[in-house]
Amino acid sequence: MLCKLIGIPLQSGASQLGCEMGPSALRTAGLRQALMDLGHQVSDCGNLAIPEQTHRDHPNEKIHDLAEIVAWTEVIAEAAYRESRDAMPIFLGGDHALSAGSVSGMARRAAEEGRPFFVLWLDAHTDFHTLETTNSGNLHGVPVAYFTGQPGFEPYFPKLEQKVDAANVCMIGIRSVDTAERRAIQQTDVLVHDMRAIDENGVAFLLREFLKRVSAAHGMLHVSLDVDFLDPSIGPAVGTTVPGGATFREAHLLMEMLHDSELVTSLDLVELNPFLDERGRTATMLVDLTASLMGRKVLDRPTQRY
Ligand code: 5AB
Ligand code: MN
Ligand code: MN
Ligand code: MN
Repeated sequence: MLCKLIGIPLQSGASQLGCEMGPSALRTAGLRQALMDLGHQVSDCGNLAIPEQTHRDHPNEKIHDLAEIVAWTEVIAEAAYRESRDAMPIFLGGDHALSAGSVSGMARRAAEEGRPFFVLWLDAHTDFHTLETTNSGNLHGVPVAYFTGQPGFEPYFPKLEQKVDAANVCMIGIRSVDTAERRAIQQTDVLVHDMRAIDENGVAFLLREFLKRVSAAHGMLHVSLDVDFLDPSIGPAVGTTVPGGATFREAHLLMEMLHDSELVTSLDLVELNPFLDERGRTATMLVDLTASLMGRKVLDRPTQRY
């Protein structure tokens, strides 16, 4: 498979600085070589950049860096569409605001190929604020509301060529939801699996059920991995830590199952803040998880199922 690495040094969607170093840290941790060792072709497209913007105001005065995030969304969506024609794009974040662009660009690609489009959202948060409801003003908290077509993003954000059907979004790992997000997401068909769902059913069951739907529809699947999906004890390099996250074994199992499904057509690695890391361990773990998603195996034969 041809993988395209797309660096996105975007950090103004978060309140803490540092995510702009994410793409460099993932490269330093050996992402390219790990993929090549698995027999993939890798093309590193370098980092995207945005043009000069003019200031943009929104009645919600808490919002910061709106013009910059809008500019990023346009540039990223275009790159996602362009680079996914004959390859699997891997978006190296950068904070989670980048998914407004990566997901909307991939949705456009899927529509062009006449295939339904699905999103697996691995995160502690639902990122379902609208521009009206965000009370932190941090736009890494809004991408899912944007790409599922919730009201109020126009005329600020780029008009969606193709919105994502909320029923095709599955979230796993959720454990921090603001009141407004909770109200809004409950009105939709987004499938939200909180930590309790993991504890009672196991990640394998939750993912298998979702993958059955993607497979039956012959869909394209975008995976968005926020570092804070993982427990902070194993992934300290993130600004928005929430206790009680996924273990390495749970994340690893999800990645291996995703590989076996052969359904994943694009991937976001987001919210890595190398300034907060400990000797590169979070970056290294993300590379290992990506390698598992791309086919690294413990044994060369299928796991025995009883
Ligand atoms: B992340 C919070 N809901 O809106 C907000 O890390 C957190 O991309 C957003 O999931 C977290 O600021 C955004 C409190
Ligand atoms: Mn997120
Ligand atoms: Mn998060
Ligand atoms: Mn975060």
